[in-house]
Amino acid sequence: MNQVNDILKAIGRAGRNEDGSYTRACYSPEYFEAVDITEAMMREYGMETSRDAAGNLHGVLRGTEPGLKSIIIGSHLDTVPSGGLFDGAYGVAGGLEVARRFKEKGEKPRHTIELYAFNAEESSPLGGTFGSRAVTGLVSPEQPGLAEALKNYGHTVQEIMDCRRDFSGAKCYLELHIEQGDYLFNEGLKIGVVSGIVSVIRYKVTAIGHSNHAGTTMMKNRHDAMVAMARLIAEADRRCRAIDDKLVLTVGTIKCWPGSENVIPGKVECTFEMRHMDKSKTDELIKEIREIAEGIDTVKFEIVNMINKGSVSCDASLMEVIGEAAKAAGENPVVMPSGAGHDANPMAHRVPIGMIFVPSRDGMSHCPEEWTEPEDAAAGAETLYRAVLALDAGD
Ligand code: HGY
Ligand code: MN
Ligand code: MN
Repeated sequence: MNQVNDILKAIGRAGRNEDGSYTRACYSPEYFEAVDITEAMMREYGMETSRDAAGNLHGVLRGTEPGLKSIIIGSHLDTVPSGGLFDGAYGVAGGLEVARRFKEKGEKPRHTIELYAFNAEESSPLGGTFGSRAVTGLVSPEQPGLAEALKNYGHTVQEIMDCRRDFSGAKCYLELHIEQGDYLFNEGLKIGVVSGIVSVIRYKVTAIGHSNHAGTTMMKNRHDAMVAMARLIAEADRRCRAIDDKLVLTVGTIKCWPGSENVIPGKVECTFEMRHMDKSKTDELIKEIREIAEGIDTVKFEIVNMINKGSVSCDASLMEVIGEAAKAAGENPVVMPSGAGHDANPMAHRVPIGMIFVPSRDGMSHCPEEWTEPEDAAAGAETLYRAVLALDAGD
């Protein structure tokens, strides 16, 4: 009997809010409470455990044939503010269920199985997919603002550089995750075999005008940074829709100075995030955004690239294994891309990756309404388990 829902509920004891949402910010006490709960289960299911300065938890279930490459499973334990129960933790629970099944059978896998519970996958001053970028050596010591951000968590850049590990002894990386979109739910499908993960490219955009008196400064004399930014956002949104219907642009944060009701904003700062599988589309969008900014002459715009995670493809043979595993579990799998970013993206730079999706009710995620039916969550975990068995039977 698949126990992934019970395991997930146990992890969900950490960071639960009154309204039923979850908040486990990276390096927070709630995050480490989830790490403690997960580590206890890793050990209960026979794994050796360790932690690193990036806040990751790593479990190892030793295989009987140490000469074989390891099968890595992973996802993240941090959440967005007021996020859902499933995003990240479900994939970690899926890995724990795999270890639990071996223990329940009294058997050991031939291949060593590793399980990562990553820290800081969600966007934060550390830049997102931080824990997985740390172990894969993809955190640049020159990343803007990194040293200051780490200081708040009591760590140094060098400690993060030292988290890098060698993956030459790893066979693959598998991640079980909720879709976070509405495709599977609307189509009544249960299992997605992920073909690739879109890019995540973020810019810090600053409009620099002049603060001035809100009553005595006539409209024709204003250098209003808020109005200029509003025009840029609206026109950038229009262009994004015109370029490609799979291209997405999100302006998710805004800061305004001096931030007083009776002062014309002299400076406004936003993040512009864009995603697509095809780099030429995001290149086209940022080119047009720069052109629009040039044409708004009441302020000066600064546009600085902060994060540049290119899209990645999943491994075709792993997709095959996952598809067969889903069918063996009685499901009807469908191949689909991921519009969300995942720890599998950095991992794809070091090992072949495979991802399994299950439906998100009404496509809702990153909110208290995030939900996946227990039988769908169990089907995803069963597919992961069967995929691991199939891989373990091979070389
Ligand atoms: O932003 C994302 O796509 C992921 O959920 N962190
Ligand atoms: Mn996630
Ligand atoms: Mn997320």
